[in-house]
Amino acid sequence: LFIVVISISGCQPEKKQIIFPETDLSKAALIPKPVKVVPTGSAFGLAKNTIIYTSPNDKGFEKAGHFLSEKLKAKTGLDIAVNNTNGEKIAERFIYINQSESEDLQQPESYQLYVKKDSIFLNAKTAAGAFRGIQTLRQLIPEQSNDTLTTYPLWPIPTGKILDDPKFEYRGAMLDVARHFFTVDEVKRFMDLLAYYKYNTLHLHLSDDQGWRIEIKSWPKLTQVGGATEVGGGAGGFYTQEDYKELVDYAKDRHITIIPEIDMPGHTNAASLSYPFLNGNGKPLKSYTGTQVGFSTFDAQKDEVYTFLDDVIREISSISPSPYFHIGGDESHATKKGDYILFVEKVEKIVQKHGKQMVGWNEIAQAKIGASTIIQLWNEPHNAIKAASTGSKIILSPSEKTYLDMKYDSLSKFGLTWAGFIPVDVAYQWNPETYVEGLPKESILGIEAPLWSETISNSEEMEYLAFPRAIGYAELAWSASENLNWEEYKERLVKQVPFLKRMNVNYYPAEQIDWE
Ligand code: TNX
Repeated sequence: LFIVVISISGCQPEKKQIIFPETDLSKAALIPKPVKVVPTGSAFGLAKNTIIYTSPNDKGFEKAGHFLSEKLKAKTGLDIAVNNTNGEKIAERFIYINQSESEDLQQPESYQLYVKKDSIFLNAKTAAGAFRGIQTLRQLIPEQSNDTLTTYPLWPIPTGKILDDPKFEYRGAMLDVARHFFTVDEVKRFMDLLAYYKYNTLHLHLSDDQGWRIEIKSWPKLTQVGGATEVGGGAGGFYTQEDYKELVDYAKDRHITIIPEIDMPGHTNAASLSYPFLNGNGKPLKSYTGTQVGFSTFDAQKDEVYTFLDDVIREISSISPSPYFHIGGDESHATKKGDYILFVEKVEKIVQKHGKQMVGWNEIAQAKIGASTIIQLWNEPHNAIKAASTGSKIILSPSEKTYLDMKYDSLSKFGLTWAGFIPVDVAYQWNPETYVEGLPKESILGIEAPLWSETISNSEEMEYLAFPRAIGYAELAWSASENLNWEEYKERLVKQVPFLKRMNVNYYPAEQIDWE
């Protein structure tokens, strides 16, 4: 390793040209794998004299620049200024986050990353695209600085270009905060990890038999009574509307949309316990802290139930920027079939009245739903196919592939097994575009990995089930199927360990992977 000093003639200041050891951008352990990577063999030296500039024509770009600066600081300790206009000239080495209308940027989240020796250009149409590209850039920065090339520490980033687009517009995870409550900070932490792997959706399962987790001002007992329990008899908890807004804002800064779910007409014991007129199963109500499903139901025949739901959906929708409102609709075994269908069709109107598109688990496709309603497939392909035939988009969450709450194997400490073990390779080795026979590719909105919380109650346990599998789903949701291969992925996965360790993530060190 040696340094060559090139003196540029004229009145320009002396510019030091650093000669880097050869690099290969195509070998970078990026997850999700980008569509196209072309290496050029040299490096950009990230160092104290690097500055971030962003397009002035979009506030979101500057925000993304600050996000990058923050993450660079956390990883390298460097203080990288954003749009620092103090200096009269452009910095010697800079990162430019550029709003571009280039036709090569096919989707809102597409980005292009050009790494050259003295500059990095990140082009995107939207701030969301820039944000996805920033995650790629974060992954390219080595954990350790090189302190031998210059008198100051330098983090060499391999040069070349990356052209990238997402496969699916919907790349989600779900967290069940109803069976066990998770705090605002725990949910934020989960979002930090999801954002790094280019997830753009977090679905929050906010109510179930064991708990109601969001403040509804017009029906205060929902949280006073329904929020005070959880599986196993713990204290439960709930989000105030201010808490929820805080989560929404945090998500927004990471270009993640939070989808609220209020599960109904089944999975409603906590709601009916709070307001007994809602109950439709004719049985006496008591609080429930077990893990059975299918015993509770709202009374689909009562007008007051729909008045109540109008308030709930209105209040949540008013603090939820997501275009979607999830009504659950799963496992309503205590609801008569006719009542169930009536209920779903009535609730769809309420959701639409409040300006949202309805989402529901695959059972809701038994009702006559509109084409704008989205079906989340978990166990009934025929219902998803039926809904697709009338124009609905489908979110794929097949339980035997994507359920983060299934045990990895017989050694797993947490998790259930009803959909089988889901080892890391099984979670990764399926093709969402062809998995459901008879479901046209064009009907697939994306994929989502649900994390039900019967067996977990804090970040450590959540991470044990979610990681590393959630990293694989990120790749299945983003990367072109034809580029994916388990053997090659496994090597990139192992290289996530420094990040996971730095973030203190309690991932499951599955035996089938050689963690080094
Ligand atoms: C089924 S999947 C459920 C949840 C449980 C989960 C446990 C779905 C729509 N409903 O109520 O938590 O299994 O794995």
